[in-house]
Amino acid sequence: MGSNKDLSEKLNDIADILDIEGVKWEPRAYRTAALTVSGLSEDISKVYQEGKLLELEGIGKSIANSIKEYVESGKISKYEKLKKKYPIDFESFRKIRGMGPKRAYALYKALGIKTVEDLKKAVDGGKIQNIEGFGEKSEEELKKNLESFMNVKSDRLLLGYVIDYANSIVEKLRKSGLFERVEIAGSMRRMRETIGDIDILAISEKPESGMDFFSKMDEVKGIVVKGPTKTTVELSIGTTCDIRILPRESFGAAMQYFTGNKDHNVKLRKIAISKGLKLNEYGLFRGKDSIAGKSEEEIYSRLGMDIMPPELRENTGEIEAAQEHRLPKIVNYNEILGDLHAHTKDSDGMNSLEEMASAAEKMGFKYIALTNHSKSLPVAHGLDEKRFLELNKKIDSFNEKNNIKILKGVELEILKDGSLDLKNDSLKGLDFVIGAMHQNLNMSGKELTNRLIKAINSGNINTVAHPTDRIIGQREGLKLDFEKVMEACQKNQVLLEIDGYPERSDLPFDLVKKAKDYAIKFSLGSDSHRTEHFRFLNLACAIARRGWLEKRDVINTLEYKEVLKLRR
Ligand code: DGT
Ligand code: CA
Ligand code: CA
Repeated sequence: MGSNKDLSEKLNDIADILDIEGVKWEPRAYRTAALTVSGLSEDISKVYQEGKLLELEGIGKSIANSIKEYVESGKISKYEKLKKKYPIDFESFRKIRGMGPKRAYALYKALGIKTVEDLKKAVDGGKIQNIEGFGEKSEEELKKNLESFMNVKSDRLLLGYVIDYANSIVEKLRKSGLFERVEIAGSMRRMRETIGDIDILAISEKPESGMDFFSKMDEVKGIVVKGPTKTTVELSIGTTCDIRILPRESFGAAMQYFTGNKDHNVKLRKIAISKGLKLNEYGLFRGKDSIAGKSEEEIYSRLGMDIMPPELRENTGEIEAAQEHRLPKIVNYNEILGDLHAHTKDSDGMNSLEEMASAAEKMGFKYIALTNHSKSLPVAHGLDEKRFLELNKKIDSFNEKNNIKILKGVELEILKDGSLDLKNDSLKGLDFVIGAMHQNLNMSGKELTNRLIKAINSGNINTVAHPTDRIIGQREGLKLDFEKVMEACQKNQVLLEIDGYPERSDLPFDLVKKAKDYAIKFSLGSDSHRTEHFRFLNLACAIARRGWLEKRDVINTLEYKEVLKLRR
C-alpha cells in the first residue's frame, strides 16, 4: 500500500520524463492528476475502492488504470519502465527552483547527476558552468537555490494535507465504541503548519481491544510498538501516529503535556516548582497529592494562569500574558466570513467561476474574491485588461443572481521595477487587489524590499500576497527587510496576506505577530486553485490565531459590503 503523496510524486515523475521525451499534452494530464491526488482529503485507495477514481478532476481512463495498479501492487509499470531509463531523483529536483526536468536531464547526461548529493558535488566543484546550456551565472543561481533547498528540506508533513485524514481516524476511533474519549494533541492540536507525527490521547475501559482496533485500521501500514497504554503505528500517509490511553483523572494533564510545545511545558513546570508543586503528564501534585489533572483549565488555573488556546502555546509570551490576565481574544474559525484569494480556470485554476462559488457557498462562505493572475505571468495564463473586463462583467451578473458574492479581484504582478502589471483604469474597476511578486526574484533583499514598497506606496494594492514567498520544504523566504515593509503597510493602510495554501502558510505566524505590533491588518486567503482547496482557509485562520490576531485584525471577519468599502 502506498500513499497519496507517494502516488502524486510518481505521477509527477512520469510527467517530467514525458516532458524530457518531448511528448505533448500527456505531461500536463499527469501533472493535473498528481495535483488532484496530492490535494485529496482522503486516501486514494479509499477512492479507488469506492469506484470513484473517474469522478476525480483530471483523471481519465488511462491514469485511473495506473492508479488502480498502484493501489493494488504499490507499483506502476509505466513508471518503473520510464524510471529505468531516467534514474534521476526528479522528486527532489522539482523542489529546487530553476531545476526543471529538462535541465535535470542535461545534467544527468553530461555529468551523471542523479541525486541532490551528486548535484551538490558538481556545483561545489564548479563543474556546471562548462556544460552546454549552462554558464557561470546559472551555476551561481543553481548554487543559491540548492542551498535554499538544503536549508529547508525536511520529512515533516504539511498540516493541510494530513488534518482531515487524522480527524477521520479520530472519528473512527470514537465510533468504535471502545473509547470514552479520543482527542488529538501535539503539534496538530497547536495547528503548526508542519507536523512530525500525529499524537492521539484516549480514555478507554477496554484498552486492549482499543489498541487492537487501532492497530488494525485501514490507514495503518505497520506497527512500531504495541502495548496496552501506548501504541505507535506507521500510517499509509507517511507518518507515525501515537495513541496513549490515560486514566480519566489525568486526561487534562496529559492533554496539556502532550499538546506542548516542549518549551511551553518546560516553563510551566518551572512555575509549578516555584510554587512548591510538581507537574507531569499525570497531574499537578503537592507532594503525593494530585491537586489538578482532570482538565487543562484546572492545571492552568492552579498555576495562577488563564487557559489559552493550543495555537498560542509556543512559548512566545503567552505564559506571561496568561499570568497577567491579558491574553488576546484571538479570532475564531467561525468568524471568518469569506475567502480573499482564489483562482478560476480563467488563469491557472481548475474550476469555473460557478463551480468555485458554489463550492464556497457549501463551505458556508458569504463571499470570495476571485483573484486571477495578471498578464505578466504567462505560465499561469495571466489575464490582460480586456479579459479582466469580460470576467468582471460575468461576476457582476453572477452577483445579481446569487446569495454568495464574488469580489472582482486580481493577483497582480509587481513587476521588476515595482510598477504594477495592469493599467490604473482597469484597477479602478476592481474590488480587491493582491500585489504579488512571482518573477525576477533573484535580486538582492534590498532591491526586493524597495520593489515591494514601491507597490505598497502606489495606493493601488489592498494586500501583499504570500509576503515571504517561502515554499515549505523547498525554498526559503525572500530576504526582505520586513520592518520597512511593515512600516510602509502601516502608512498606506495596506494589508498583509496570510496565505493558507499548505506549502506556503505565508505570512508565517512569528511575522504575523510582529506585524500586529505595527497595527497592520490582514487578509486571509486559501489560494484555491480548485474547489477542494477552500478548506485551506481554515489553515490561514490557524496562522492568524497563532500570530495572536483578534477579530478586528482580520478583514475576512467583515461583511461583504464592508470589504468593498476598503477599496476607496
Ligand atoms: P512534532 O511531532 O515534531 O510536530 O511536534 P510535537 O510538539 O507534537 O512534539 P512530539 O510529538 O515530540 O511531542 C508531543 C508533545 O509532548 C510536545 O509538544 C510536548 C511534549 N514533550 C515531548 N517531549 C518533551 C520533553 O522532553 N519535555 C517536555 N516537558 N515535554 C515534552
Ligand atoms: Ca507530534
Ligand atoms: Ca509524538
